[in-house]
Amino acid sequence: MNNFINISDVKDIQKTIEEAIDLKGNPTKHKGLGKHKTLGLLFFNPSLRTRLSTQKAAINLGMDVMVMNFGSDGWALEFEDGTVMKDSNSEHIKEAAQVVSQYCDVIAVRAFAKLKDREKDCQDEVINGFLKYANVPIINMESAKGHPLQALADAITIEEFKALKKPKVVLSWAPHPKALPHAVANSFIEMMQLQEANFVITHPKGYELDSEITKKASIEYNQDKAFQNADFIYVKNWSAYKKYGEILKTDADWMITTHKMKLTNNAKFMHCLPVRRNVVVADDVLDSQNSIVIAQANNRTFSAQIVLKKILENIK
Ligand code: SN0
Repeated sequence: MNNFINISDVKDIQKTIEEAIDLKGNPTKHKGLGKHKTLGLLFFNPSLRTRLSTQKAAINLGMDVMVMNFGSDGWALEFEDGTVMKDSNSEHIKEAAQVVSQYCDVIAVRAFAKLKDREKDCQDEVINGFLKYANVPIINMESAKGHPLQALADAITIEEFKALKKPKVVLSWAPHPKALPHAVANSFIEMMQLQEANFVITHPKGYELDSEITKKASIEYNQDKAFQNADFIYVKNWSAYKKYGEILKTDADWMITTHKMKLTNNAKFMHCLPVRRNVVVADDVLDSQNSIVIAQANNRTFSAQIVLKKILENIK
């Protein structure tokens, strides 16, 4: 693998999921692979799971890791070509990406959507800037458009917990006090379209995601109806895509409750975390036996590890 920007960068998803599950049996089996190789983690936004699980994955492969909170500690970067840099941005991505490439063998980048200007977010200038000017492989740790490491961990989790060959998987929107990005939902949708699943998206009217991503996915505006016979309920808030970055609905009637989970086929509850208790999901659902969010977060290590392994094998 050269870079990991989208799920489409993985050649054989099914085989990759199986390889990731295999790694769990002996996580340090390939400890020699990353010897004398350095992974640089660049964060333009906060992180708990992504930061620690990606470090853990690198450690399991014998890599050294350097972490930089670019958003708070780095120079503000400029991305426009030919611009006169007399405003607040101090350093151009051209230099920054080439310089970091000299210190790191692989660079991983997190830069969320800003949710102000759709066209600008769609350009995904941070990750694409590194892709363009760095001389080493790039890994996406959530860009404006996608969070493929999360989606890979989600697919691993569904593979481990499914009782049916073709489970019903429901992606449900839920309320949130802040406007959140579309990245997690986008990548989950892309992933589910590649899986053997009866996949349904449910959200209030106005929360339709990019139709180039949802494609022909089934959208059910009645959440109760969508939940019927579901084997997995994957919950995520996102802000509106058409009315870009807007919050259209805040009332609690879309929150995931035990009453709603009772409509399902004893479904497992999933969320990428962090999750707002009693806003997105009621305590008793999150604390129930059916909640698999902790196992899901554990799989972030193995999703990162299988991606790093494939990248390292390619640069050896
Ligand atoms: C991020 C998102 O893209 O939705 C990261 C998820 C992995 N989530 C948040 O920003 C939640 C922040 C909050 O205040 O609840």
